[in-house]
Amino acid sequence: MKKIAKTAMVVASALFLSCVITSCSNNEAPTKENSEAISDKMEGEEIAVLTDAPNVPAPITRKHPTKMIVNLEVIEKEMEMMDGVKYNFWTFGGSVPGKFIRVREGDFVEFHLKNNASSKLPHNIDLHAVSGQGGGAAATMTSPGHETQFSFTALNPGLYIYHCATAPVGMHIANGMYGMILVEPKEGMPKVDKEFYVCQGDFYTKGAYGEEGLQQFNMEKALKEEPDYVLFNGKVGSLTGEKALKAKVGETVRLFVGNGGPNLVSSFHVIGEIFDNVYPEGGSTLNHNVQTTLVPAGGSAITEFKCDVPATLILVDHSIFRTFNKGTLGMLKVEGAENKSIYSGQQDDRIYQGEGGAVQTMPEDPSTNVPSKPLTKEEKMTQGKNIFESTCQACHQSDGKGIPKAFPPLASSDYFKTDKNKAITAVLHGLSGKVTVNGQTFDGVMPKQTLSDGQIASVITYVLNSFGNKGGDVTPADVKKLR
Ligand code: HEC
Ligand SMILES: [Cu+2]
Repeated sequence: MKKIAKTAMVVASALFLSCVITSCSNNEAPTKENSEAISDKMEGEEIAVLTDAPNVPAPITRKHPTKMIVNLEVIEKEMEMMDGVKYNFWTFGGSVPGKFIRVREGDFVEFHLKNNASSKLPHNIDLHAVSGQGGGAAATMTSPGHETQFSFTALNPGLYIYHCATAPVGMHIANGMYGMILVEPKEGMPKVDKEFYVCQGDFYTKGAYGEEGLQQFNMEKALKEEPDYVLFNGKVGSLTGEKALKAKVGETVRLFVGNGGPNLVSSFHVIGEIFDNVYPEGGSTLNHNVQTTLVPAGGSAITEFKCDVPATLILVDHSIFRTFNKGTLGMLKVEGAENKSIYSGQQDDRIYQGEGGAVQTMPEDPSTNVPSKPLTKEEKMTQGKNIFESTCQACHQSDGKGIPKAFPPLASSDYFKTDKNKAITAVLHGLSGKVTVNGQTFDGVMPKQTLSDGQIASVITYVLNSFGNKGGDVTPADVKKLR
Protein backbone atom coordinates (compact mmCIF):
# COMPACT_ATOMS: atom_id res chain seq x y z
CA MET A 1 0.00 0.00 0.00
CA LYS A 2 2.53 2.45 1.21
CA LYS A 3 4.86 1.58 -1.60
CA ILE A 4 2.25 2.36 -4.25
CA ALA A 5 1.18 5.67 -2.79
CA LYS A 6 4.76 6.59 -2.21
CA THR A 7 5.78 5.63 -5.73
CA ALA A 8 2.92 7.67 -7.14
CA MET A 9 4.04 10.63 -5.11
CA VAL A 10 7.64 10.13 -6.17
CA VAL A 11 6.74 9.84 -9.85
CA ALA A 12 4.53 12.90 -9.72
CA SER A 13 7.21 14.80 -7.89
CA ALA A 14 9.86 13.66 -10.33
CA LEU A 15 7.68 14.92 -13.17
CA PHE A 16 7.39 18.26 -11.46
CA LEU A 17 11.12 18.23 -10.95
CA SER A 18 12.07 17.43 -14.53
CA CYS A 19 9.73 20.17 -15.65
CA VAL A 20 11.44 22.63 -13.38
CA ILE A 21 14.86 21.63 -14.66
CA THR A 22 13.98 21.81 -18.36
CA SER A 23 11.57 24.64 -17.56
CA CYS A 24 8.83 22.90 -19.54
CA SER A 25 8.47 24.95 -22.69
CA ASN A 26 4.82 24.11 -22.87
CA ASN A 27 3.38 27.29 -24.25
CA GLU A 28 0.35 26.12 -26.18
CA ALA A 29 -2.95 27.59 -25.11
CA PRO A 30 -5.61 25.13 -23.97
CA THR A 31 -7.44 23.58 -26.90
CA LYS A 32 -10.58 21.49 -27.06
CA GLU A 33 -8.53 18.30 -27.35
CA ASN A 34 -6.21 19.30 -24.59
CA SER A 35 -8.11 21.47 -22.13
CA GLU A 36 -5.69 20.43 -19.37
CA ALA A 37 -2.64 21.81 -21.16
CA ILE A 38 -0.49 24.19 -19.22
CA SER A 39 -0.52 27.70 -20.57
CA ASP A 40 1.69 30.72 -20.02
CA LYS A 41 -1.00 33.11 -21.19
CA MET A 42 -2.14 35.47 -18.48
CA GLU A 43 -5.87 35.24 -17.93
CA GLY A 44 -8.32 36.80 -15.51
CA GLU A 45 -7.89 38.16 -12.04
CA GLU A 46 -8.31 36.76 -8.52
CA ILE A 47 -8.25 38.00 -4.99
CA ALA A 48 -5.93 35.71 -3.03
CA VAL A 49 -7.50 33.75 -0.20
CA LEU A 50 -5.19 34.10 2.81
CA THR A 51 -5.20 31.72 5.78
CA ASP A 52 -3.93 31.64 9.34
CA ALA A 53 -1.65 28.80 10.46
CA PRO A 54 -1.99 25.83 10.56
CA ASN A 55 -4.32 26.15 7.55
CA VAL A 56 -3.25 26.70 3.97
CA PRO A 57 -5.32 27.89 1.02
CA ALA A 58 -6.59 25.15 -1.32
CA PRO A 59 -4.22 23.89 -4.04
CA ILE A 60 -4.29 25.84 -7.30
CA THR A 61 -5.99 23.98 -10.14
CA ARG A 62 -5.60 26.75 -12.69
CA LYS A 63 -3.46 25.82 -15.68
CA HIS A 64 -2.64 29.42 -16.59
CA PRO A 65 -1.14 32.43 -14.84
CA THR A 66 -3.46 35.12 -13.56
CA LYS A 67 -3.37 38.49 -11.89
CA MET A 68 -3.41 37.77 -8.15
CA ILE A 69 -4.44 40.53 -5.82
CA VAL A 70 -3.03 40.14 -2.32
CA ASN A 71 -4.35 42.29 0.52
CA LEU A 72 -2.29 42.00 3.67
CA GLU A 73 -2.78 44.14 6.77
CA VAL A 74 -0.20 44.81 9.45
CA ILE A 75 -1.74 44.76 12.92
CA GLU A 76 0.16 45.38 16.17
CA LYS A 77 -1.65 43.51 18.91
CA GLU A 78 -1.29 41.99 22.33
CA MET A 79 -1.65 38.21 22.31
CA GLU A 80 -0.50 35.30 24.43
CA MET A 81 2.86 33.64 23.84
CA MET A 82 1.90 31.02 26.42
CA ASP A 83 -1.17 30.82 28.67
CA GLY A 84 -0.76 33.75 31.05
CA VAL A 85 2.20 35.27 29.20
CA LYS A 86 1.31 38.30 27.08
CA TYR A 87 3.36 39.95 24.39
CA ASN A 88 2.83 42.89 22.10
CA PHE A 89 3.14 41.11 18.75
CA TRP A 90 3.48 42.86 15.41
CA THR A 91 1.70 40.75 12.82
CA PHE A 92 0.97 40.32 9.14
CA GLY A 93 -2.77 39.73 9.27
CA GLY A 94 -3.43 39.47 13.00
CA SER A 95 -1.57 36.32 13.99
CA VAL A 96 1.90 34.80 14.14
CA PRO A 97 3.07 33.55 11.72
CA GLY A 98 1.47 35.88 9.15
CA LYS A 99 -1.14 34.81 6.62
CA PHE A 100 -0.22 32.04 4.17
CA ILE A 101 -0.24 33.27 0.57
CA ARG A 102 -0.58 30.79 -2.30
CA VAL A 103 0.09 31.78 -5.90
CA ARG A 104 1.15 29.99 -9.07
CA GLU A 105 4.42 30.23 -10.95
CA GLY A 106 4.01 32.97 -13.54
CA ASP A 107 1.27 34.80 -11.65
CA PHE A 108 1.38 38.59 -11.73
CA VAL A 109 0.92 39.56 -8.10
CA GLU A 110 -0.54 42.94 -7.24
CA PHE A 111 0.44 43.38 -3.61
CA HIS A 112 -1.36 45.76 -1.25
CA LEU A 113 0.25 46.29 2.14
CA LYS A 114 -1.98 48.05 4.64
CA ASN A 115 -0.89 49.25 8.04
CA ASN A 116 -3.73 49.42 10.56
CA ALA A 117 -4.40 52.94 11.86
CA SER A 118 -3.86 51.74 15.42
CA SER A 119 -0.22 50.82 14.70
CA LYS A 120 2.51 52.80 16.39
CA LEU A 121 5.16 52.22 13.71
CA PRO A 122 5.63 52.08 9.96
CA HIS A 123 6.29 48.59 8.49
CA ASN A 124 7.13 47.09 5.11
CA ILE A 125 7.48 43.63 3.55
CA ASP A 126 10.32 41.67 1.97
CA LEU A 127 8.97 38.59 0.21
CA HIS A 128 11.71 36.12 -0.63
CA ALA A 129 9.63 35.13 -3.68
CA VAL A 130 10.24 38.54 -5.26
CA SER A 131 13.04 39.45 -7.66
CA GLY A 132 13.50 43.16 -7.12
CA GLN A 133 14.81 45.75 -4.69
CA GLY A 134 14.49 44.51 -1.13
CA GLY A 135 12.01 41.84 -2.17
CA GLY A 136 9.40 44.57 -2.17
CA ALA A 137 10.61 46.32 0.98
CA ALA A 138 11.75 49.36 -0.95
CA ALA A 139 8.25 49.82 -2.35
CA THR A 140 6.19 49.14 0.73
CA MET A 141 7.27 51.33 3.64
CA THR A 142 3.81 51.94 5.04
CA SER A 143 2.87 54.38 7.81
CA PRO A 144 0.03 53.63 10.22
CA GLY A 145 -3.26 54.22 8.45
CA HIS A 146 -1.69 53.96 4.99
CA GLU A 147 -1.68 51.44 2.15
CA THR A 148 1.14 50.88 -0.35
CA GLN A 149 1.14 48.86 -3.53
CA PHE A 150 3.63 47.17 -5.84
CA SER A 151 3.55 44.27 -8.29
CA PHE A 152 5.80 41.36 -9.14
CA THR A 153 5.82 38.26 -11.28
CA ALA A 154 6.31 35.01 -9.36
CA LEU A 155 9.20 33.74 -11.48
CA ASN A 156 10.50 30.90 -9.31
CA PRO A 157 8.38 28.14 -7.82
CA GLY A 158 9.07 27.27 -4.19
CA LEU A 159 8.11 27.92 -0.59
CA TYR A 160 9.27 31.32 0.63
CA ILE A 161 9.39 33.31 3.84
CA TYR A 162 8.27 36.91 3.90
CA HIS A 163 9.09 39.31 6.69
CA CYS A 164 9.15 42.94 7.71
CA ALA A 165 12.39 44.70 6.82
CA THR A 166 11.96 47.94 8.72
CA ALA A 167 14.85 48.95 11.00
CA PRO A 168 15.68 47.51 13.43
CA VAL A 169 14.87 44.51 11.22
CA GLY A 170 15.74 41.93 13.86
CA MET A 171 13.28 43.47 16.28
CA HIS A 172 10.42 43.54 13.78
CA ILE A 173 10.99 39.87 13.01
CA ALA A 174 11.44 38.99 16.69
CA ASN A 175 8.05 40.56 17.35
CA GLY A 176 6.39 38.15 14.91
CA MET A 177 6.60 39.87 11.54
CA TYR A 178 7.02 36.90 9.21
CA GLY A 179 4.89 34.51 7.23
CA MET A 180 5.02 32.37 4.10
CA ILE A 181 4.22 32.53 0.42
CA LEU A 182 4.04 29.40 -1.71
CA VAL A 183 4.64 29.72 -5.43
CA GLU A 184 3.24 26.49 -6.85
CA PRO A 185 5.06 25.16 -9.91
CA LYS A 186 2.95 25.56 -13.04
CA GLU A 187 2.44 21.80 -13.20
CA GLY A 188 0.95 21.93 -9.73
CA MET A 189 2.06 19.81 -6.80
CA PRO A 190 1.38 16.10 -6.30
CA LYS A 191 -1.96 15.58 -4.59
CA VAL A 192 -1.92 14.83 -0.87
CA ASP A 193 -4.73 14.37 1.65
CA LYS A 194 -3.74 17.03 4.17
CA GLU A 195 -1.63 20.17 4.05
CA PHE A 196 -0.55 22.20 7.07
CA TYR A 197 1.38 25.39 7.77
CA VAL A 198 3.94 25.29 10.58
CA CYS A 199 6.34 28.14 11.14
CA GLN A 200 8.99 28.40 13.82
CA GLY A 201 10.27 31.56 15.49
CA ASP A 202 12.48 32.52 18.44
CA PHE A 203 11.36 35.08 21.03
CA TYR A 204 13.25 37.18 23.56
CA THR A 205 11.45 38.39 26.66
CA LYS A 206 12.39 40.39 29.71
CA GLY A 207 11.18 37.61 32.02
CA ALA A 208 12.29 34.00 31.87
CA TYR A 209 10.27 31.26 30.17
CA GLY A 210 6.86 31.03 31.81
CA GLU A 211 7.01 34.30 33.74
CA GLU A 212 3.48 35.64 33.64
CA GLY A 213 2.15 39.04 32.64
CA LEU A 214 2.99 41.35 29.74
CA GLN A 215 6.55 40.69 28.59
CA GLN A 216 8.75 43.26 26.88
CA PHE A 217 11.16 42.49 24.04
CA ASN A 218 14.73 42.02 25.31
CA MET A 219 17.37 43.28 22.89
CA GLU A 220 20.32 41.91 24.87
CA LYS A 221 19.07 38.34 24.73
CA ALA A 222 18.28 38.80 21.03
CA LEU A 223 21.85 39.93 20.33
CA LYS A 224 23.23 36.97 22.23
CA GLU A 225 20.80 34.69 20.38
CA GLU A 226 19.52 33.29 23.67
CA PRO A 227 15.76 33.10 23.29
CA ASP A 228 13.40 32.34 26.15
CA TYR A 229 10.85 30.91 23.74
CA VAL A 230 11.24 28.95 20.53
CA LEU A 231 7.76 28.43 19.13
CA PHE A 232 5.77 26.79 16.39
CA ASN A 233 3.00 29.11 15.21
CA GLY A 234 3.64 31.80 17.79
CA LYS A 235 2.44 30.23 21.00
CA VAL A 236 3.36 27.45 23.40
CA GLY A 237 0.76 24.76 22.78
CA SER A 238 -0.44 26.15 19.42
CA LEU A 239 -0.43 22.59 18.06
CA THR A 240 -1.12 20.44 21.11
CA GLY A 241 -4.19 19.11 22.91
CA GLU A 242 -7.38 20.33 21.23
CA LYS A 243 -5.30 22.21 18.67
CA ALA A 244 -3.26 19.17 17.57
CA LEU A 245 -3.19 18.56 13.81
CA LYS A 246 -5.27 15.57 12.74
CA ALA A 247 -4.98 12.90 10.07
CA LYS A 248 -6.11 9.34 9.45
CA VAL A 249 -4.09 6.20 8.89
CA GLY A 250 -3.38 5.87 5.17
CA GLU A 251 -3.52 9.60 4.49
CA THR A 252 -0.64 11.55 3.00
CA VAL A 253 0.38 14.73 4.78
CA ARG A 254 2.35 17.69 3.49
CA LEU A 255 3.88 20.16 5.92
CA PHE A 256 4.86 23.61 4.71
CA VAL A 257 7.54 24.36 7.28
CA GLY A 258 9.06 27.78 7.71
CA ASN A 259 11.45 29.48 10.06
CA GLY A 260 11.07 33.20 10.63
CA GLY A 261 14.08 33.27 12.95
CA PRO A 262 15.26 35.90 13.68
CA ASN A 263 18.25 33.86 14.85
CA LEU A 264 17.95 30.12 15.21
CA VAL A 265 18.19 27.37 12.61
CA SER A 266 15.65 24.61 13.13
CA SER A 267 16.36 20.87 13.07
CA PHE A 268 12.82 19.98 12.10
CA HIS A 269 11.79 16.44 12.97
CA VAL A 270 8.56 14.52 13.48
CA ILE A 271 8.88 11.90 16.21
CA GLY A 272 7.41 8.62 15.01
CA GLU A 273 7.55 9.31 11.26
CA ILE A 274 10.02 9.41 8.41
CA PHE A 275 9.66 12.01 5.69
CA ASP A 276 9.01 10.09 2.47
CA ASN A 277 9.74 13.27 0.55
CA VAL A 278 11.47 16.51 1.44
CA TYR A 279 11.99 19.56 -0.74
CA PRO A 280 15.03 20.85 1.15
CA GLU A 281 15.01 24.60 1.73
CA GLY A 282 11.63 24.78 -0.01
CA GLY A 283 13.25 24.48 -3.45
CA SER A 284 12.75 22.09 -6.34
CA THR A 285 15.15 19.30 -5.41
CA LEU A 286 13.45 16.21 -4.07
CA ASN A 287 15.00 14.15 -1.31
CA HIS A 288 13.61 10.94 0.18
CA ASN A 289 13.61 9.02 3.46
CA VAL A 290 14.71 11.87 5.68
CA GLN A 291 14.59 11.91 9.49
CA THR A 292 15.41 15.55 10.26
CA THR A 293 15.59 18.47 7.87
CA LEU A 294 17.28 21.79 8.46
CA VAL A 295 15.13 24.87 8.16
CA PRO A 296 17.33 27.95 8.07
CA ALA A 297 16.30 31.26 9.59
CA GLY A 298 14.50 33.02 6.75
CA GLY A 299 14.02 29.70 4.99
CA SER A 300 11.72 26.74 4.61
CA ALA A 301 11.28 23.07 3.81
CA ILE A 302 8.38 21.05 2.45
CA THR A 303 8.00 17.60 3.98
CA GLU A 304 5.61 14.82 2.96
CA PHE A 305 4.80 11.50 4.55
CA LYS A 306 2.16 8.83 4.65
CA CYS A 307 0.59 8.09 8.04
CA ASP A 308 1.14 4.36 8.37
CA VAL A 309 -0.12 3.60 11.86
CA PRO A 310 -2.14 5.35 14.55
CA ALA A 311 0.09 7.48 16.77
CA THR A 312 0.47 10.92 18.22
CA LEU A 313 3.33 12.21 16.11
CA ILE A 314 5.36 14.91 17.80
CA LEU A 315 6.66 17.85 15.77
CA VAL A 316 9.90 19.15 17.24
CA ASP A 317 12.98 21.20 16.69
CA HIS A 318 15.44 18.40 17.45
CA SER A 319 17.77 20.89 19.09
CA ILE A 320 15.81 19.28 21.81
CA PHE A 321 16.03 21.55 24.85
CA ARG A 322 14.02 23.99 22.74
CA THR A 323 11.28 21.40 22.53
CA PHE A 324 10.95 20.50 26.15
CA ASN A 325 11.98 23.80 27.72
CA LYS A 326 11.24 26.55 25.22
CA GLY A 327 8.07 25.54 23.41
CA THR A 328 8.77 23.96 19.99
CA LEU A 329 6.45 21.03 20.46
CA GLY A 330 3.48 20.24 18.22
CA MET A 331 1.32 17.19 17.71
CA LEU A 332 -0.25 15.41 14.77
CA LYS A 333 -2.80 12.87 15.93
CA VAL A 334 -3.14 9.99 13.51
CA GLU A 335 -6.24 7.86 14.07
CA GLY A 336 -7.18 4.58 12.49
CA ALA A 337 -6.57 0.86 12.54
CA GLU A 338 -3.39 -0.55 14.00
CA ASN A 339 -0.96 -2.47 11.84
CA LYS A 340 1.05 -4.62 14.20
CA SER A 341 3.42 -5.72 11.47
CA ILE A 342 4.57 -2.12 11.00
CA TYR A 343 4.55 -1.28 14.69
CA SER A 344 3.82 -3.82 17.40
CA GLY A 345 3.76 -1.71 20.52
CA GLN A 346 5.59 -3.05 23.56
CA GLN A 347 5.83 -6.82 23.44
CA ASP A 348 7.77 -7.42 26.60
CA ASP A 349 9.42 -5.73 29.55
CA ARG A 350 11.99 -7.78 31.40
CA ILE A 351 14.83 -7.05 33.72
CA TYR A 352 18.16 -6.84 31.97
CA GLN A 353 21.32 -7.04 33.98
CA GLY A 354 24.31 -5.78 32.02
CA GLU A 355 26.90 -7.30 34.32
CA GLY A 356 26.07 -10.99 34.12
CA GLY A 357 24.48 -10.50 30.72
CA ALA A 358 21.59 -12.56 31.96
CA VAL A 359 18.12 -11.59 30.81
CA GLN A 360 15.83 -12.64 33.61
CA THR A 361 12.25 -13.41 32.86
CA MET A 362 10.45 -10.40 34.09
CA PRO A 363 8.90 -10.32 37.44
CA GLU A 364 5.60 -8.82 36.27
CA ASP A 365 5.69 -7.30 39.68
CA PRO A 366 8.93 -5.58 40.58
CA SER A 367 7.94 -5.85 44.23
CA THR A 368 9.75 -9.20 44.20
CA ASN A 369 12.78 -6.92 44.16
CA VAL A 370 12.17 -5.97 47.76
CA PRO A 371 15.29 -6.62 49.78
CA SER A 372 14.88 -9.37 52.36
CA LYS A 373 15.66 -7.04 55.22
CA PRO A 374 13.52 -3.88 55.32
CA LEU A 375 15.54 -0.69 55.03
CA THR A 376 15.68 1.73 57.92
CA LYS A 377 14.34 5.19 57.30
CA GLU A 378 17.89 6.49 57.12
CA GLU A 379 18.81 3.93 54.47
CA LYS A 380 15.68 4.84 52.53
CA MET A 381 16.65 8.51 52.66
CA THR A 382 20.07 7.72 51.19
CA GLN A 383 18.68 5.45 48.48
CA GLY A 384 15.83 7.89 47.85
CA LYS A 385 18.22 10.79 47.37
CA ASN A 386 20.18 8.80 44.79
CA ILE A 387 17.03 7.90 42.89
CA PHE A 388 15.81 11.47 43.06
CA GLU A 389 19.06 12.77 41.63
CA SER A 390 19.26 10.21 38.86
CA THR A 391 15.57 10.13 37.94
CA CYS A 392 13.34 12.94 39.19
CA GLN A 393 15.70 15.90 39.31
CA ALA A 394 15.90 16.34 35.55
CA CYS A 395 12.31 17.55 35.55
CA HIS A 396 11.51 18.56 39.12
CA GLN A 397 14.93 20.28 39.61
CA SER A 398 17.51 19.77 42.37
CA ASP A 399 15.69 22.11 44.76
CA GLY A 400 12.39 20.33 44.05
CA LYS A 401 10.85 23.60 42.89
CA GLY A 402 10.16 22.42 39.34
CA ILE A 403 9.92 24.76 36.35
CA PRO A 404 6.97 27.14 36.04
CA LYS A 405 4.41 25.95 33.48
CA ALA A 406 6.35 22.77 32.74
CA PHE A 407 7.17 20.70 35.84
CA PRO A 408 5.26 21.11 39.11
CA PRO A 409 7.09 21.61 42.39
CA LEU A 410 7.62 18.76 44.81
CA ALA A 411 8.80 21.37 47.33
CA SER A 412 6.00 22.16 49.80
CA SER A 413 3.60 20.58 47.30
CA ASP A 414 -0.01 20.67 48.43
CA TYR A 415 -0.80 18.00 45.85
CA PHE A 416 0.23 15.08 48.10
CA LYS A 417 0.35 16.94 51.41
CA THR A 418 -2.63 15.11 52.91
CA ASP A 419 -2.32 11.92 50.89
CA LYS A 420 1.07 10.37 50.24
CA ASN A 421 -0.65 7.80 48.01
CA LYS A 422 -1.10 10.51 45.37
CA ALA A 423 2.69 10.88 45.17
CA ILE A 424 3.18 7.11 45.04
CA THR A 425 0.57 6.78 42.29
CA ALA A 426 2.20 9.53 40.21
CA VAL A 427 5.52 7.67 40.21
CA LEU A 428 4.00 4.23 39.85
CA HIS A 429 1.55 4.91 37.03
CA GLY A 430 2.67 8.26 35.64
CA LEU A 431 0.53 11.37 35.60
CA SER A 432 -1.06 13.40 32.81
CA GLY A 433 -3.84 15.90 32.30
CA LYS A 434 -4.44 19.04 34.33
CA VAL A 435 -3.13 19.07 37.90
CA THR A 436 -3.02 22.02 40.27
CA VAL A 437 -0.05 22.32 42.61
CA ASN A 438 0.22 25.26 45.01
CA GLY A 439 -2.28 27.24 42.96
CA GLN A 440 -0.49 26.71 39.63
CA THR A 441 -2.02 24.58 36.91
CA PHE A 442 0.12 22.11 34.98
CA ASP A 443 -0.94 20.16 31.94
CA GLY A 444 2.02 17.97 31.16
CA VAL A 445 2.94 14.34 31.02
CA MET A 446 4.97 12.55 33.66
CA PRO A 447 6.00 9.18 32.30
CA LYS A 448 5.52 6.22 34.61
CA GLN A 449 8.82 5.46 36.30
CA THR A 450 10.20 1.94 36.06
CA LEU A 451 11.22 1.49 39.67
CA SER A 452 10.69 -1.33 42.12
CA ASP A 453 8.34 -1.02 45.10
CA GLY A 454 11.36 -0.61 47.37
CA GLN A 455 12.86 2.11 45.19
CA ILE A 456 9.58 3.99 45.01
CA ALA A 457 9.18 3.71 48.78
CA SER A 458 12.63 5.22 49.20
CA VAL A 459 12.25 8.07 46.74
CA ILE A 460 8.84 9.11 48.08
CA THR A 461 10.12 8.88 51.66
CA TYR A 462 12.98 11.11 50.57
CA VAL A 463 10.60 13.60 48.93
CA LEU A 464 8.27 13.64 51.95
CA ASN A 465 11.20 14.49 54.22
CA SER A 466 12.87 17.07 51.97
CA PHE A 467 12.11 20.39 50.27
CA GLY A 468 9.97 21.71 53.14
CA ASN A 469 7.47 18.85 52.99
CA LYS A 470 5.89 17.70 56.22
CA GLY A 471 7.61 14.32 56.64
CA GLY A 472 6.35 10.74 56.51
CA ASP A 473 7.46 7.22 55.76
CA VAL A 474 6.52 4.95 52.86
CA THR A 475 7.04 1.19 52.88
CA PRO A 476 7.34 -1.16 49.89
CA ALA A 477 4.03 -2.65 51.07
CA ASP A 478 2.34 0.77 50.69
CA VAL A 479 3.57 0.86 47.10
CA LYS A 480 2.58 -2.72 46.37
CA LYS A 481 -1.02 -1.99 47.34
CA LEU A 482 -1.24 0.70 44.64
CA ARG A 483 0.59 -1.13 41.87
C1 HEC B 1 10.18 13.62 32.44
C2 HEC B 1 9.88 14.54 33.50
C3 HEC B 1 9.52 13.98 34.86
C4 HEC B 1 10.22 13.06 35.62
C5 HEC B 1 11.51 12.35 35.26
C6 HEC B 1 9.49 12.95 36.84
N1 HEC B 1 8.38 13.74 36.83
FE1 HEC B 1 7.04 13.95 38.31
N2 HEC B 1 5.91 15.13 37.12
C7 HEC B 1 6.24 15.53 35.87
C8 HEC B 1 5.14 16.28 35.31
C9 HEC B 1 5.11 16.91 33.94
C10 HEC B 1 4.13 16.29 36.28
C11 HEC B 1 2.75 16.92 36.12
C12 HEC B 1 1.87 16.00 35.29
C13 HEC B 1 0.57 16.66 34.87
O1 HEC B 1 0.58 17.84 34.54
O2 HEC B 1 -0.44 15.96 34.82
C14 HEC B 1 4.65 15.58 37.43
C15 HEC B 1 3.97 15.41 38.62
C16 HEC B 1 4.49 14.81 39.76
C17 HEC B 1 3.83 14.75 41.04
C18 HEC B 1 2.47 15.33 41.40
C19 HEC B 1 2.46 16.82 41.40
C20 HEC B 1 3.34 17.48 42.44
O3 HEC B 1 4.18 18.31 42.06
O4 HEC B 1 3.22 17.19 43.63
C21 HEC B 1 4.68 14.08 41.87
C22 HEC B 1 4.45 13.78 43.32
C23 HEC B 1 5.85 13.72 41.10
N3 HEC B 1 5.70 14.18 39.81
C24 HEC B 1 6.93 13.04 41.61
C25 HEC B 1 8.00 12.57 40.85
C26 HEC B 1 9.06 11.75 41.35
C27 HEC B 1 9.20 11.32 42.80
C28 HEC B 1 9.87 11.48 40.31
C29 HEC B 1 11.10 10.59 40.28
C30 HEC B 1 10.91 9.23 40.71
C31 HEC B 1 9.33 12.16 39.15
N4 HEC B 1 8.20 12.81 39.51
C32 HEC B 1 9.91 12.14 37.89
C33 HEC B 1 7.40 15.27 35.20
C34 HEC B 1 8.36 14.37 35.64
CU1 LIG C 1 7.69 45.86 10.91
